[in-house]
Amino acid sequence: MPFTLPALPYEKNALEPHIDAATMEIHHGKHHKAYVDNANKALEGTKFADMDPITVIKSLADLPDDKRGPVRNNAGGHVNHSMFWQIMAAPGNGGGGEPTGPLAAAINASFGSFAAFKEKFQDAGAKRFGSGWAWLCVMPGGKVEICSTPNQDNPLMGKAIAGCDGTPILGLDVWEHAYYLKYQNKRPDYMAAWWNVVNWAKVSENFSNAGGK
Ligand code: MN3
Repeated sequence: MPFTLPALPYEKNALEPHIDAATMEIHHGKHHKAYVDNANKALEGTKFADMDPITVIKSLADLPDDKRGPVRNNAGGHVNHSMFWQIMAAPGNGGGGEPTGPLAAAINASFGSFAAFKEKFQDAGAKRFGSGWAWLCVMPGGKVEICSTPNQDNPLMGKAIAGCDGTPILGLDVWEHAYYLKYQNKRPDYMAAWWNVVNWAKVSENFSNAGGK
């Protein structure tokens, strides 16, 4: 079955004022849709066409040489954005605040405090030259680590391809298409505002599904 564009779990204006409706409209309806369409085009006629997108991005080494690049970018884009919509929610209505429970404890154990974690995470996003993502991942053993990948790479692709590994539970899109309409060149302002829409309940669920402790 070809990949399909998942519906947003909220209205396009739900994340305002931090992420504007026009950005959401283009980001989801045009950019994410293009990743879905181009991934389907690249996978058509291969045995990977019937796999779920996460299995596909974990299997890049097995893809035919002429498919690997397009699938890395577009199936990667599909997986990354599918998670991105889910880990956000309307500010004050599921979005914002701080993690609680085991996830809060894991963040404190790895980074010392929530404030220190946020600073390190934003730093990973700020230092990503050009386009890419900042991630919080659960590592084997259950502890959490921060990393950053270029373009639409995902830690699930493995260290040899993406430059880091682990299971992502939180991802921040730092492509200009994610913020340029509202924030222009001010990526740090976008990243600082984004905390107001992070859905920590969903990230906690991801943490426990990924074996975090
Ligand atoms: Mn994007």
